[in-house]
Amino acid sequence: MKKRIPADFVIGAASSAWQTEGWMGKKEGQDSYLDSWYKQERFVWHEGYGPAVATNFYEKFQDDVDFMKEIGLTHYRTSINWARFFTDYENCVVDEDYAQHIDDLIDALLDAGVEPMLCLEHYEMPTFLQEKYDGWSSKEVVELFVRYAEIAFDRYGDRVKQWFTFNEPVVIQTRVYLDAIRWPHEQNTKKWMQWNHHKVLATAKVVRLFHEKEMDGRIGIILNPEVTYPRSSSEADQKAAHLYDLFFNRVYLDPLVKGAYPEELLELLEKQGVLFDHTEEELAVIKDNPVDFLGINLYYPKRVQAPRYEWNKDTPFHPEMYYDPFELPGRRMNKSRGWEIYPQMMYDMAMRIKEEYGNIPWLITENGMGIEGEERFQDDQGMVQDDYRIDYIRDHLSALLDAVEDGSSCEGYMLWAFTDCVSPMNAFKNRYGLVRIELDEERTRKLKKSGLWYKEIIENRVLEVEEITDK
Ligand code: BGP
Repeated sequence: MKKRIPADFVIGAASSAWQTEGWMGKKEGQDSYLDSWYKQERFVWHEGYGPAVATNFYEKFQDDVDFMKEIGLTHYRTSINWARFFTDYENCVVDEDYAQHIDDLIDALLDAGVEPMLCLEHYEMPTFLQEKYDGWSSKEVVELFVRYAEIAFDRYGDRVKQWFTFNEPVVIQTRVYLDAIRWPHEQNTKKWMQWNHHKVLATAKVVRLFHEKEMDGRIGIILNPEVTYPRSSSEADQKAAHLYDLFFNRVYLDPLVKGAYPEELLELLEKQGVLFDHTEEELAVIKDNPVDFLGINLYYPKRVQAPRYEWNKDTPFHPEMYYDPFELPGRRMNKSRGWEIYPQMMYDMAMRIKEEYGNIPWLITENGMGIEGEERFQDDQGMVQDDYRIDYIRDHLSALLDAVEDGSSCEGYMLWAFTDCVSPMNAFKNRYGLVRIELDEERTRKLKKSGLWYKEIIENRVLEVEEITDK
C-alpha cells in the first residue's frame, strides 16, 4: 500500500554539537558537563570513545552537508555548544572562532538547500557554571542563558528561523540527581525538580525575549515525553501510569504549552518535601509565555505497573515510589539499545497533543534506531545494508502519517541521526546514521542504504507500506 507524504511535511534529520563536533579548536576552560563527565569517568564510555573527537564535524561538516545535498535533505537540526560559544560566560564574551564556525555551518547548509534549525542547549551547559553556581540550581544561570539566547538570535536570526531552547531538558538532572547513576552521583530530588523548574522558567523568558524582539521565525523546545501505557485496566496500574506521566511528561508539557504546572504535581512535591523554590512572578512569566511549537523525541513506549513492594522509607523520595517498570512479554525489541519498538506510540502521542494540548504545531525531532556492530551489514563496496533501519523508519513514519490524516498538527519527522555519532556512555557502540562514520583518524564517511532510501522518499513523497495480512 502507498501512503502519500504531504508536500509540506518535513522529512529531516538531527544531531547535536557535542555529539559530532569534537574538541578541535576548543579552548582551555570551555568544557561542558558532558566533557567533564567524560574526563571524570572515561571507563563508563564504550571503548573509551567520547566527545573528544566525536565525528570531527568541526572540521568536516562540509562533507556531511554534501551528503545532505546529495540526498535532498531539507531540514537539519543541531545545537550551538554553549560551553564553546563564550570565553567568559558571565560577561558573555563571544568566542569569535567558534561563533564563526556556526556562521560557516549555517551558510553551508543554506547553500545546499537545507534549512538549519538550532537548539541552544543539548546538554552543553558550561562546567564553569556548574562549578560556580551549581548549574541550573541557580537563578543566575537562568539569566545568563537568556543573555546567551539574545546574542545567538542577534547573530544568526537573519538566517535561522526555527529555534529551540533545550533538547530533552529533563534528562541530565534525572540521571544525575534523581537516579544518581551519572557523575557526580549526587542524590537530590529537590535539586532535580529545581532544575526542571529553572529550565521551564528559562524557556518562558527566552520565548518572551524572542517575541519582544519581534524575531522573524518561531521558538519552541524539544521534549521527550514518553507515551505511558499501564500494564492493565486495574485502578492501581492506571494510577501508576498517571503518576509517571505527571512527574516526567506533564512537568514540562503543561507549563510550557498550557502555562501552568498541574496542581496535583505541586501538591505531591509539597507532600514529599521537594517543592521547588519559586515566586509568583516566575509563575506569571511561565503563564504568559507558552512556546510557539514543540519538538518531540520519541523512541520507545513507557510501560508501567503499580509498585509491587513497599517503598524503602530510608531512601530519599523518588517518583518510583508510585510505579514499577513493566516489560510486555512478546514485545518487539531493539536489542542493541534495549528499547521496545512500538510504532503505534507515534499515533497515540499525536492524538494526545491534539486532544490535550490544543493541537499545538509540533514535529518529531528525533526517532531512530541505534544498532551495534553495523560493519556486519557492509557489502563489498562498504555500504551498510541497513534494511532494519528502513523498516523502523517506515513503520514509525507510517503511524505518524495516519495521525496527520486524522487531524494531527504534526509537521514532520526528523531522524536521529544524520550521521553516526557519539551517545552518552554508549559512544559509537550503537550506530544511528544515514551516513556511516569509520573510527579511523579521518572519520571517513559513507552513505548507507537507508540514506538512499531516505532520498527516494524525500523526492517521491510516497511511503510504501506492507499490508498487514493474516498468516
Ligand atoms: C536522545 C538524545 C540524543 C541521542 C538519542 C539516542 O535522548 O536527545 O542526544 O543521544 O537520544 O539515544 P542514545 O544516544 O542514548 O542511544
